[in-house]
Amino acid sequence: MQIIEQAGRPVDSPVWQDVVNVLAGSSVRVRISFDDFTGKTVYHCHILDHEDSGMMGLIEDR
Ligand SMILES: [Cu+2]
Repeated sequence: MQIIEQAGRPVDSPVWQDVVNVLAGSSVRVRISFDDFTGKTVYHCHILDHEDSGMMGLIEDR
């Protein structure tokens, strides 16, 4: 994915990365390429309590 916006501000030069640290109360907007992939994949928080509370979801590319 590429982080294209952090805390409401556009990122000047997005780079490809697998994880991003999102500070409490903040947000990020990401761009994901599905050119070479179809099917389902998950996104989730690495803090297990958060993940169990709903910070996990499915993305399906058809
Ligand atoms: Cu979290």
